[in-house]
Amino acid sequence: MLGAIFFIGTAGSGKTSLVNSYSEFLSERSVSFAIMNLDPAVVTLPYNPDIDVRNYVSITKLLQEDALGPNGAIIAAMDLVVTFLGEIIKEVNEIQADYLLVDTPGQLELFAFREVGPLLVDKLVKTPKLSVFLFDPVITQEQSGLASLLLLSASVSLRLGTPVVNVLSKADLIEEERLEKILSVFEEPEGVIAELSSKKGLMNALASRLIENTLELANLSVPIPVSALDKRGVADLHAEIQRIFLGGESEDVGVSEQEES
Ligand SMILES: Nc1nc2c(ncn2[C@@H]2O[C@H](COP(=O)(O)OP(=O)(O)O)[C@@H](O)[C@H]2O)c(=O)[nH]1
Ligand SMILES: [Mg+2]
Repeated sequence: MLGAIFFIGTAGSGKTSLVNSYSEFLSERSVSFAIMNLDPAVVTLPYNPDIDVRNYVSITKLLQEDALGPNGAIIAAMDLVVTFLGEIIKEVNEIQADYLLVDTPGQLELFAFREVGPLLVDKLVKTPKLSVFLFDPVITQEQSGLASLLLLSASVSLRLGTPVVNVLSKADLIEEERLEKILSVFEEPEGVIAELSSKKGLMNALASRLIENTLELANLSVPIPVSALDKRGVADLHAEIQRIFLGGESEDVGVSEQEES
């Protein structure tokens, strides 16, 4: 196996859709992969998982027999996964594929901020691993939202200890002008920092300082705009993943220059 890729982001940011889209992209190029679903509460999936956490923990049982509420049941389910780690690792070891795509639970904190996430990332495979962090365009609409996502991306890197590839998901929903504005925050932060600092209010001052310091401290990568819907940017994401796994060398898996542009 070349490596494992953990798709991480806030609820509804598009993790499951991107896992599906990326798996289709790999299929079309005859690159082998396996998919692991780590969301215990998901009902329907657009892909067929090779490994499914729902085979180990049952949300219905936690809700009905243990009488937990919906949040409690999901937290308990993720904490229970730790006890099945050995079996899950065994399943992963039996997989013969180049890439393992890991779809993480709806809520980011269930994975990144509880025991199970860092443990799984550490123990699951011995091959290289990385996280793909999804910036949800709905949240990046406001500079304060974008600043919060920068912090979350840095937290993911801090908690999981993997390289993080940032992506801006649902790019098909973002107008070109807004897309450029979001990317400019990463490429030339001075502009937005000056703009925010010139405005009144504590929130603007905080957002400006967070953007300035998080970008510098965590060395966050410029997000790759991707769309699970029309597949734009998926080839760029794949190229970046390969660059990290292969240590800078690019491996030709049939992605031509034309396709990438
Ligand atoms: N237009 C558009 N919608 C998307 C895209 N990716 C996800 N969505 C929608 O966003 C919602 C949440 O997506 P999902 O993949 O379930 O997010 P998750 O909770 O992070 O796994 C669903 O209604 C998807 O159809 C995309 O690239 N473009
Ligand atoms: Mg999902």
